[in-house]
Amino acid sequence: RTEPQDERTALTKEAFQRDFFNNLFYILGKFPTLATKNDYYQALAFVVRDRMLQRWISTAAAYTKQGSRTVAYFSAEFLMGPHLGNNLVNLGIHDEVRKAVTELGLDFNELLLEEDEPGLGNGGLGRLAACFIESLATLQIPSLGYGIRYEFGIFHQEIVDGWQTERTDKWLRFGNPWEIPRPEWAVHVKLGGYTEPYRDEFYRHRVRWVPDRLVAAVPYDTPILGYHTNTANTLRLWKAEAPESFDFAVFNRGDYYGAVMQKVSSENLSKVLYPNDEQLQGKELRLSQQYFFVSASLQDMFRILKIQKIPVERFHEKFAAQLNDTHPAIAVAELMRLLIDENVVPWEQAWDITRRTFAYTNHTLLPEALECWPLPLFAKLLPRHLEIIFEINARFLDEVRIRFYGDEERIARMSLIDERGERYVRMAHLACVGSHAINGVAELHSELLKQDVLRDFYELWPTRFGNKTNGVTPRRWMALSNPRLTKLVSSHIGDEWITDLSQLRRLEPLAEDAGFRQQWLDVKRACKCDFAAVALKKTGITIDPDSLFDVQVKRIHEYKRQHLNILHVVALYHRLRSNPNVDITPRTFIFGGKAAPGYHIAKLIIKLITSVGDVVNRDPAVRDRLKVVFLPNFNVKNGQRIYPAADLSEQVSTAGKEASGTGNMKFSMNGALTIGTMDGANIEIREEVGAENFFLFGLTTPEVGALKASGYNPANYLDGELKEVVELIRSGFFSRGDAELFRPLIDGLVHHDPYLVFADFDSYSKAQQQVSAAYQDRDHWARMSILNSARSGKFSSDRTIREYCDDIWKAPAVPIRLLT
Ligand code: 26Q
Repeated sequence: RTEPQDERTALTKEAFQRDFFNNLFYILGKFPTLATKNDYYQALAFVVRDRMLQRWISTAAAYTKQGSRTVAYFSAEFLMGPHLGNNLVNLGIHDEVRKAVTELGLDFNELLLEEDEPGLGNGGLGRLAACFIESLATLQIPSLGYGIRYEFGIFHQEIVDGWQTERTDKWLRFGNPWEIPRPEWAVHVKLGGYTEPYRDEFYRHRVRWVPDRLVAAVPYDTPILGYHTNTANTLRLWKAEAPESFDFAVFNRGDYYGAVMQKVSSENLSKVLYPNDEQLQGKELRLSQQYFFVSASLQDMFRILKIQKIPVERFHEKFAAQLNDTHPAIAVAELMRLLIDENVVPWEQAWDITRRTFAYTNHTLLPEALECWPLPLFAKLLPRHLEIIFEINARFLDEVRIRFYGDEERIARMSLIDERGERYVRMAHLACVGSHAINGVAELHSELLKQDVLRDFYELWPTRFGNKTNGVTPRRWMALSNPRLTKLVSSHIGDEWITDLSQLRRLEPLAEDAGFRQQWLDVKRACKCDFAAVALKKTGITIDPDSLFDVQVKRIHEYKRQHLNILHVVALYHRLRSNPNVDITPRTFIFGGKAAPGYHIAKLIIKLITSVGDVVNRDPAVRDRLKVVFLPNFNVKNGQRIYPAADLSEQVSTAGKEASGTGNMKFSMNGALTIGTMDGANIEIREEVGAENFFLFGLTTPEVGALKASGYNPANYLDGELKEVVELIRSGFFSRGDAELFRPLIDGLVHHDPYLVFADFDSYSKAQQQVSAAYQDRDHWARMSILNSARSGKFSSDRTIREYCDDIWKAPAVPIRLLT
């Protein structure tokens, strides 16, 4: 290596400082007097990036040379969160860089907070993709994340007069130091038009797709570092641009403005992330986005094959492609098209390659959330794919007919086309038929898939079904977000737990050590003080770090039942009002989460939370024993400060509705206890930490089914405290006398209550009393808190990824030697 490179790769404090000022000068064109905080953040980001590039290039070189088997993770969402802190941790230079920056008189934490996080996802599914690619890198598995470089990510939430308002997320405003555009690898994606049969030069029957639109897909690459390894994998996100050549004809006709408009409409494809909103189903732009990134990614994979001189017939040997829900399921038809139409592979062989390439992860049990596309829309946008899907379907249904002779109902149920009324393409069926492995994201969820949503497919191909319980990366969700806990834990059991989370079990005996328990409580209290400062700054509300921090942060949805939580808050408040001297455990209820912009009831739930807060927080009779905080704009960055501060984690979905949940894991790792239902991964968390360290309540999935089958009437549950709570809200007590404001929400509960809020209220309220009592015994609480963390090892995404690699992807690790 030559000298100038050393300047940018050396890991000493002095080298960091020199590189920092060089970047400020040469990249940002600033000198300190004029530099903004963001300039300093970027100068620091480039210091770190410089130290990543050698790993990135060495990794790419090794993979290319060895032609390594590669995982391609197809996801419409990657909710990465801020890169800087995570890269510092994974490079192992966090403390040294903090010193270097602090010595220059700058506030290191303030610089980290400058990063506008890439919020290219809605919630769980997008964040899971981010944890997965980090674990893949840490486990040294060759992999590529393929997705969309949305110009605007998930909207920024503000609370105005207690209501959610949305602002566009301009995360690219000041540039993005973590990405490198690769215009030389741009590809064209076709859309619309028609198909025609023709004979090629060898007189073979072929089909030509004549599109009416072309969009250029330009890859933007972000390095994804493994923790303390030389591996730096790639997240490849596609930006839509106008193609250079396609509109020439238009130009020649002199239609300059028409041509420019085409350019604008091309760029729309990667403009904005859709919120997960059922009202938004069937939007043409959304299907275009999905096809856009899937086609670009598959073409990119063909390019990689070519460079490595691997014949297309071996596509499935080189690549294992995972479909993150049905959003990329069109890949099944697109790979068939690329093989058949563009590479002249015979159907049977192409189908074999396709099935061996893909595996499908389902993330939902809500039937209304299953993706279906109106046939006319599909035909207009992807005429060739519809033909291919019809052919796949015909062959598939023949197979079903042979297996289940005469069962025409089953055939109608399983068809890739829903023909019960208006015709739709069923994306989940396409994903199942085109994959060799299908999995859910927690034990219960995978079981319910087999019994319910995908039952027919399970009966046809039982061996294809499996479970991969979700996990989260301990690097971001412990080492980075909770440095105090990390230090305490490592001082007792060393630091191998960061890459082998099962080692946290070694903390178990320390739960019996009074000194350790005190240290543990001290860490928790410090995190709570940190968060109290954040809450004060963002909401103006003062909270008591000695109160029990009871936290529910997640997307706002009726099935997640934030309203069950707030009904309980109102019940506590009502008890205090009725008997001001009652002895209660002081609590701070913390809520956070975004509602889909068109989901009115979810927005009304937010308004109810903030309205209850306005009354409770100010009522002198409460004497600060209850506080309700709605923290605006819950995202990865805020999450990193919330999970470490929580005492109690609210995981209260109706049993059978939450596929897994992943926030539940982040809380437990950081020593929060869970109050939760028998749903998703809650069940497995309880199994790991022990029933005595978990507050269980509510109906089980079979009980929910039975109650619904017997004709659930919520009004039957409307008595006692619940009745008083409902009447108080109904009366307008929390809405300045406006008895209409919350009517849609309350009437919905009283008359329909599809998620059984009323049925579970009593059980929930009792479990909350146990929580309050348990918190009074600080020593006992500390024990339970330690055991939660100590027994959370299963929920590392490293474990999840190892299972995917062993059972589905068959992708071995490839250690990287640094090129010098
Ligand atoms: C669909 C059509 C049109 C526009 C948007 C969408 C869309 C986008 C995102 C539909 C769903 C999503 C996201 C779903 C999601 O986050 N699911 C969660 O996945 C987690 C990871 O597996 C689980 O832990 C959660 O239980 C599950 O709810």
